[in-house]
Amino acid sequence: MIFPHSSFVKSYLTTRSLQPENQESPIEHIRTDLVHPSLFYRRNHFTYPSFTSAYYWLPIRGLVEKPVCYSVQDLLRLPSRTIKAVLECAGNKRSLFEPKVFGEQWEKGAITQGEWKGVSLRTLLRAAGLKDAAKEVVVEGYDYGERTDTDTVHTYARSLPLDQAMHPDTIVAYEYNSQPIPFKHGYPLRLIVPQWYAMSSVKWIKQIYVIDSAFEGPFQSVDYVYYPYQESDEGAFPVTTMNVNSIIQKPSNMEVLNTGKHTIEGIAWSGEGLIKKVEISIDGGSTWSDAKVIPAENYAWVKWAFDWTVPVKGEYTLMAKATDSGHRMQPSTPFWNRKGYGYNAMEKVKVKVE
Ligand SMILES: Nc1nc2c(c(=O)[nH]1)N[C@H]1C(S)=C(S)[C@@H](COP(=O)(O)O)O[C@H]1N2
Ligand SMILES: [Mo]
Repeated sequence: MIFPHSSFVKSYLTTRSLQPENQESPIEHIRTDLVHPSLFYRRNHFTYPSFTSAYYWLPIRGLVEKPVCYSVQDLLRLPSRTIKAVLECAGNKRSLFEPKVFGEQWEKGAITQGEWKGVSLRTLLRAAGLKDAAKEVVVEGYDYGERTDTDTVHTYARSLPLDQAMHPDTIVAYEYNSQPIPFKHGYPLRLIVPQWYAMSSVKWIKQIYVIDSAFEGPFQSVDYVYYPYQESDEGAFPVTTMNVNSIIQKPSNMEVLNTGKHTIEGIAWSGEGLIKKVEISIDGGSTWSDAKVIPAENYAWVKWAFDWTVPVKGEYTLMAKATDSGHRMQPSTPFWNRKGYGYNAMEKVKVKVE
């Protein structure tokens, strides 16, 4: 019997957990600038929320002069902004920490990039009129559930300090890559905070409210905090912008290559400023050369490439390190922290040439 077969080969997400759904992007195989929803990593704290979008309203309330409720139609009529941005989970690369830390063992694919269209959050806050006492803006999602550390039910909610909430590129998005936002990624409305780790980009927005104090929700006061020590909470500080970081997409770790010409390639990104330089080492970090970097828009990842003519057979440790316009550089040792956030040590893959 002859089975039909197709020459079309595609990649898939890698499953970390299904309840709630946490799956990573095949980032090594993504060459497009705008990642298709089917390859967009998924990171959830609870099961997916259910609500009827027919009655969907977005309230803006709290410390404002005039509370407002918007329909999605109302938002579509306001001036829009389209932003291409990297979204990276703060736990991306957590599995690389030594000593190991508990939590979802993400490899390198808790990251994606796409184009979001929406309304600046500040347009909505200005229309409502911030009161003088306003300090933070809380964005709450429709999803909720029990946390492992308490038996109380919580919704997923995060706050932004006023200056970040009023940044013109912090948007309430209604489109992803020119389509309505896919349900799993926050339909109908999702906050997008470029440059910050993605825990801030709250999906399925239920309400936005302004407060006069520091928000104490568990996704802000317990999680998404860097704890430098195993045994104490001393020196804890909040997770905010993405660290400067990179990925070697090709060759892959432990790949066997022939002698000859190879291109080492990948992406690099930063949550502060632009990527200015990506350096490559083929000798485990002793010597470095500049890769060719293709510049990209603010908030987007850059692609880089380095031509490597392999002189002799043997085993090689290839490394990449990115530097951003704020002179931040990937460190040789990661900043270990108890919950495993913000891993950005120099990228490393081993190959054998024979
Ligand atoms: N409502 C809601 N928003 C959320 C989350 C969530 O669990 N619920 N997870 C956050 C985290 S930690 C990340 S990394 C991103 C993941 O977005 P994605 O599932 O679209 O990739 O959404 C953020 N926004
Ligand atoms: Mo995350």
